[in-house]
Amino acid sequence: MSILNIVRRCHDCGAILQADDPNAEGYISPEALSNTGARVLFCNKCFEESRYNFVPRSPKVSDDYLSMMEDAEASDALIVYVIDLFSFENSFVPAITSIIENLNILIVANKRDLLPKDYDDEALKEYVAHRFRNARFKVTHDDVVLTSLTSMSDTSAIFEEIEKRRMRHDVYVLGAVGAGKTQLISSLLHSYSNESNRAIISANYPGTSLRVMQVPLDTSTYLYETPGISTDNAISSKLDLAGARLVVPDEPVKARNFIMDKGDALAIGGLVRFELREGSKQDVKAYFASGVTIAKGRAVRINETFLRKAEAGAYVPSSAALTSASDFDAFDLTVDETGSRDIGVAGLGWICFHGAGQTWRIYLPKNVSLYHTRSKIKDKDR
Ligand SMILES: Nc1nc2c(ncn2[C@@H]2O[C@H](COP(=O)(O)OP(=O)(O)O)[C@@H](O)[C@H]2O)c(=O)[nH]1
Ligand SMILES: [Mg+2]
Repeated sequence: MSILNIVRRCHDCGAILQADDPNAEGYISPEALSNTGARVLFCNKCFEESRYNFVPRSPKVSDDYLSMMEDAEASDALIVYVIDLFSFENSFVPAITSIIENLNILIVANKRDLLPKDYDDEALKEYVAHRFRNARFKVTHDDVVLTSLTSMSDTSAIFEEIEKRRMRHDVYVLGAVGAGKTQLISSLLHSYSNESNRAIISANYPGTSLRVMQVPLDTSTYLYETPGISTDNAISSKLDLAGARLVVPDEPVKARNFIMDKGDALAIGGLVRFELREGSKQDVKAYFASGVTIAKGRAVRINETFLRKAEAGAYVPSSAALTSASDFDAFDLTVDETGSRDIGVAGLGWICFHGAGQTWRIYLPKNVSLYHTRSKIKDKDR
């Protein structure tokens, strides 16, 4: 009797997988090939070219940046870490953290206006502190201040806090590109009086080629506005200017509610798909800017038509950089935790659901990072 076997192919390049010849196309180790439980396999070449996106991929930082952080560490400086509350999962870079983890840190959690007004501020501070602790910082919710720097909110309390905490040491203002560092400093300059004989300058940080704004705080110390940590692992790196504007909310982000069953999927613009592979019928809240279309359907249908619809403009925004299935990574994420959980994509937004052992398959553009945490905005009934 004849036997029909499935031919397994590399999920990325499509080569037929084989475990015989390491120099030929589609080579994969015999152990990996015989792992019949793995739904998605990559040939060694694709795997090693790191086109496969390990979570979370951290942004690159230069040696100059690290040497500036070593100065901060050596001078026992105060770190003012500015984050964008809507999306800050890509603000952490282990190479930076390991240098400054023992310094005094004030977290300025900016863009409070983009989250629902009625959401509890104390819970939000605790969430932020929790995320910083996960990234190895020793902070509590008392180290977090919430603010909206574009509104007329009073920032004098932030500067009093900086003054109190810095103990006459230097201050380094850190954060991802677009977090609000420049807004913070321009707001500081409103009430600033220069008590030194040195001017505010934008110059190379000593010993580096990093352009840094340097504000004298007294006769011997400075506040430095450091260059933004790269967001090359955020969704904006795949978008043109118009698309990048669409993914940033301009009003408090509202949950869009869906009921998802096994086999359903959500397409987030023409950028990301969340597919419920395993799990029972459940409520899912999607937090994305209102200009981003969210389409729900059966996964098979969505996957078949995704790129075509994105190209035809039915899914907004879409990206000219995403033209074939191989421009996406696929992850299977099985949720072991209970309680309210988020799975999010750097710079785009997140879905929120109740953790119950379900498995999500997430397709997202290569080199964009993905996160899974407890919920930023908890449901009242969860
Ligand atoms: N909605 C909102 N947008 C903000 C807030 N603060 C800054 N922004 C916007 O975020 C963008 C980046 O701010 P900027 O200070 O230049 O960030 P930097 O790259 O960290 O210096 C600008 O378009 C600001 O208008 C805020 O509190 N709320
Ligand atoms: Mg700036």
